[in-house]
Amino acid sequence: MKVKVREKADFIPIYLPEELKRIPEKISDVWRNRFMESFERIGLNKDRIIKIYERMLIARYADMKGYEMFFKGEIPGYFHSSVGQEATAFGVIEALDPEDYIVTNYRGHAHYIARGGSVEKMMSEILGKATGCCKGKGGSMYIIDFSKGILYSSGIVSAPLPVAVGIALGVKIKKEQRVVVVFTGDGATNEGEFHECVNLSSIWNLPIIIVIENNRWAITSHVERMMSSYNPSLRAIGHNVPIYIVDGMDFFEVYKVSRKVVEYVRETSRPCIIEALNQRYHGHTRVDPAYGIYRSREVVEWYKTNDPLLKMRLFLINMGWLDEDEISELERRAKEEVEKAVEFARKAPYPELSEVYTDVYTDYSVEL
Ligand SMILES: Cc1ncc(C[n+]2csc(CCOP(=O)(O)OP(=O)(O)O)c2C)c(N)n1
Repeated sequence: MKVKVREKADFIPIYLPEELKRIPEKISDVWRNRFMESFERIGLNKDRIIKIYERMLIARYADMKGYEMFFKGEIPGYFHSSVGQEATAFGVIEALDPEDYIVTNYRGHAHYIARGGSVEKMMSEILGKATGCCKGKGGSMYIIDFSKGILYSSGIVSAPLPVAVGIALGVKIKKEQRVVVVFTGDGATNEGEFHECVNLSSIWNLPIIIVIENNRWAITSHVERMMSSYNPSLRAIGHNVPIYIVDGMDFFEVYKVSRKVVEYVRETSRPCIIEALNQRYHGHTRVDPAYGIYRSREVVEWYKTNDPLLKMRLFLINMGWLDEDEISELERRAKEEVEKAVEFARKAPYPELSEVYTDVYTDYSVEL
C-alpha cells in the first residue's frame, strides 16, 4: 500500500543542489575576525573546526560503507544508517567533557565517531569480530565503548532512556560532576517509558540531557501520523523540563545550544531536552528503501540540500581556511581510513567460543 505523507516545510525547500555547490565569494577579513571572536567565545577555533569536519567525513564514509556491506550480505544482524544525522551527533558530543557519559541506540555510529571512537573497533564490531568495541558480541546496534564513556545502547526502542536515568541517578548519588546524555528517536517518545523517564529525571533532579533526534520517521511511520504535535519534545512541558528545539542539520546550531544546556545541567543538576530536527537519508534498515514506498525521491533529495557536511564544507571555504583541493584531500584521507579499517576488520578473528559468557553477566564483586 502506498502511503502519501505530507512533509512539513520546516526547512526552506530550495531544491537546487548544483546551486548549493557553487562557491560563494569569500567573506571579508572584518567578518572573518568577528566570526573567529565569536567562535573562540564558545570554545572553538580553526584547527578544532577542521578536525571536526575530518571526523564528520569519517562518520559519513564509515556509515556509507557499512550500509553497502550490509546490502551485500557481509554484515551479520542489522545495520541502521545514521547518514544525514551527523551534525546532531557532533554538535552535542563536542559540547561534553571527556568524563561525561553517553547512552546511544541502534543508530549510534556517528555518536561513536564523534566521541573519538576508533573506526577499526567500530567496523570490527559491525562485522562481529573479536577486535570490536564489544569484542564482536554486540554488532552494529551496540557500539558501546566504556573507554569513551559510551555506556549503553539497545536495539529496543526507548530502552536506553531508563538505563540513562539510572546512570544519572548513580552520578548524583556519588556526587560526581558528570552529565549524562541519552540519544533517542521521535518514535521512541511514543513509549510510556519516555514520560516515566522525563518525570523521574525532573522530580529527582538528575543531570541528564535527553536528545530527541526527530528525523520524522519511525521506520515507515511519519511523526504526523503518530502524534498530535510535530515536536515530540513538547510532551515534556508537563514535567517541568526545559526544551530546546534546534536545526539538527547544522553543527554550529546544535553545538551552541548544547554548550548552554550542558552548562545548565551541570550547574543545576536538572534535566533538559534537546530536540534536534534532522534527516535520515537512507532507509530505516534493510526492510525499506530510502525512497519510493513511504516517501518520495524528491523529499529525500530535498533533505540532502540541507546536508550538514555540505554546509560545513562551504563554511570552511568561505572562511578561507581550506580550498577545494585541500577539502578533496581530506575526503580522500577519510575514505582511505575507512577502507583500511574495513580491511582490518575483515581479517580479524571472530570471538572464541570460550568467550561466550565473558562480559555477559555482572561480576558482583565490584565495589558498589
Ligand atoms: C520496543 C520496540 N518496539 C518496536 C521496535 C521496532 N522498531 C525498531 S526501530 C523502530 C522505529 C523507531 O523510530 P525512532 O524512535 O523515531 O528512531 P529512528 O529509527 O528514526 O532513529 C521500531 C518501531 C523495537 N525495536 N523495539
